[in-house]
Amino acid sequence: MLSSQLQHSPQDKKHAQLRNNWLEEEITALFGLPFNDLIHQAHTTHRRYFDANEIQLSTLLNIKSGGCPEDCAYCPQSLRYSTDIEESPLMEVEQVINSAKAARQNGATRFCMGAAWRSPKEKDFKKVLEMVEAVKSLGLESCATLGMLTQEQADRLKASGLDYYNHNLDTSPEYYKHIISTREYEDRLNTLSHVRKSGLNVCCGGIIGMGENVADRAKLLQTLANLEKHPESVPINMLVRVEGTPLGQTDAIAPLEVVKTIAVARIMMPSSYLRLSAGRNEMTEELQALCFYAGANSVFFGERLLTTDNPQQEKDLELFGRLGIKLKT
Ligand code: SAM
Ligand code: DTB
Ligand code: SF4
Repeated sequence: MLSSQLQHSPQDKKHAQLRNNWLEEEITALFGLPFNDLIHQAHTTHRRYFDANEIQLSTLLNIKSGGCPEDCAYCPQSLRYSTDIEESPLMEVEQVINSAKAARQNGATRFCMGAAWRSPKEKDFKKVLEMVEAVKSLGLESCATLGMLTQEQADRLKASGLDYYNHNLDTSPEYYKHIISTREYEDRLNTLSHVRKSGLNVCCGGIIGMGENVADRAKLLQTLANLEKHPESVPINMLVRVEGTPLGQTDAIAPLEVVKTIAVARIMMPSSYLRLSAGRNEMTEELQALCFYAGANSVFFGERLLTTDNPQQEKDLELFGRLGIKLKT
């Protein structure tokens, strides 16, 4: 046996294959493959890194709803748009604990707390740290999405026991200006860099179906995969078109484009959890099954996302049962 073979375990070998130098033309070529070739490659890649019949469940809780000063064109929680979301104060720690207990009871392994903030203020932030500690003590993985973070805030979240921080790039650098004007793409990258440096796991993805083209989807995935380290978790949200938001009347994305985006993401970031995130309530079970085949291996589980509906838990469990998919413990 060669000495180089002796030094590397199969796991090392797999990870040595992770790339962060993807070229746009390579990604465009993946999107241009015949559908069967693309999902075959994605599924084969998926099996090299994961049990193809296992799914990870995260449950979301909106700990601070509405009244957000940002102008994200997709978001019902922005105070700039007239949706029926009322502003609510930051939840009490006790209430968060009760929701987290229920999530654990129902089979979720991760509990994700979302707040409609541009960035957290000190008084609220302290309370969130308490929530993180409480969730952790229940034996759940914890995740938070609170907007932009300084390095100090990221470090304090890590010290309080947080496992993941979710902060999405949302779309390509080029399309971004059509979606948000109140913060720059660069601001998002800076927050991601603070999160990475703090030692937290990174949960970062985007939204498809906002009127972007395939090149924008390719560039979003390129930006994600070419980060110094791939995000451990990549949520792919399909736009939930909420009346009253600027994107409320956008044409629905073609279902097979969702599958193709998942497949390309799986090929580019083979060891990351890929979450089929917002939009499942409008997807058929067949479309979801194809997404799982193409490499999606995580979902949000629970009847609500932040402000919009998600499939009923019993329906999800029934679907996983029929597909022979077991829950990650
Ligand atoms: N306010 C924080 C922020 O924006 O960073 C955290 C919460 S925010 C609601 C989290 C993410 O939810 C957004 O970045 C976006 O990707 C996703 N999201 C919000 N509204 C959505 C919608 N209508 N459809 C799909 N995804 C949505
Ligand atoms: C993510 O990527 N998707 C979740 C979570 N991270 C915070 C949010 C989806 C929100 C969908 C619209 C709503 O329910 O308000
Ligand atoms: Fe605010 Fe987040 Fe909604 Fe943007 S996505 S408006 S930052 S809650």
